[in-house]
Amino acid sequence: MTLTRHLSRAGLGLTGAALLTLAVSAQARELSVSTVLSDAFPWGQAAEKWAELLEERSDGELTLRVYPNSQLVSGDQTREFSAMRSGLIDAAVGSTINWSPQVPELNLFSLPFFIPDVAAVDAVTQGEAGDMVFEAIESRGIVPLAWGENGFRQVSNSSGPISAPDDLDGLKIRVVGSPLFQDTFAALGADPTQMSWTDAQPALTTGAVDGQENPLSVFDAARIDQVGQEYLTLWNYMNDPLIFAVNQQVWGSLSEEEQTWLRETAEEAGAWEISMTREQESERLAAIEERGVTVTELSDDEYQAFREATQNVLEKWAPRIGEELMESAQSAIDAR
Ligand code: X2X
Repeated sequence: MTLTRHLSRAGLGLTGAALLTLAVSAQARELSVSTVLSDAFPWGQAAEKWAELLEERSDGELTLRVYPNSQLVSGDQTREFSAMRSGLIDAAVGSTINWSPQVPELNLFSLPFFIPDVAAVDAVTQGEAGDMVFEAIESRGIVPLAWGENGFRQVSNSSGPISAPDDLDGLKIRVVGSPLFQDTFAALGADPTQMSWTDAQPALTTGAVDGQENPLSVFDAARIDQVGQEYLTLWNYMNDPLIFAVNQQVWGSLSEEEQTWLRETAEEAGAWEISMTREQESERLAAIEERGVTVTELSDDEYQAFREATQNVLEKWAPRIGEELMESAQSAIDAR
């Protein structure tokens, strides 16, 4: 109302209806949401779904604008968490990998061959270990709201099938985020090189790197095979959960009703995206194979060989993640 009065005093001569529109839009609030991948991928679709549900639930009073492709952090996805904490970004649907430099506990999900299947993922995220992870995020100034999923990450390369650690020998592999990835690929005899997703695609195209690791949804939607990645190994070496989260000050400035809308719609969008990602896996694999990619599946013995070769990485990282969290996750996995 102050605004309308102010405008009429200014003699702008607006009609009553126009004034009303202005007053309403002055009350409505829009939050920025960062994602690394666009809505060509389940990840970006998760954020768009969140926006859609919130707009509906709040009758347009509280809305989200999604900024994909890490554009709010100039392509540097490992700065997303800090940018959200400092208030440069209001909210994000982000990967545990990209936030792990600021939240070491998130390295739990990147431990090689530790969380073997989706039942184990759910046992961890939905139980006590998941609560501990959310507390770790909260203690660093961000309010976590819900889980999503980018999927199990698989390794691809341009030179030949990988079914044993030796096959990775000397291969230059593009890795993400945390130094944990350097350790894993070094333990396997590869030559890991860290770079953002923005830089990864040109590096694959020019052959500056031989390989990369990403879930099937990313490999398929980004057509990674078309930049020479002809060999793909399904080794499910780690799952990459997504987390819906919001800056603490922004959260505190919302009414209780708005907080409920935001949390509930994040949970709904997350559950929707997790089942979609999982359901699409087999059709994505079929599409990838149809495009001529050689897909390698591991026998139990081959899987064990990778597991053993990376055991020292788990030992090195467990203390950084925290023994209590490690134990809680391990017992959730064992009891699944
Ligand atoms: O950079 C990647 O590989 C991606 C898109 O999967 C993440 O942001 C973790």
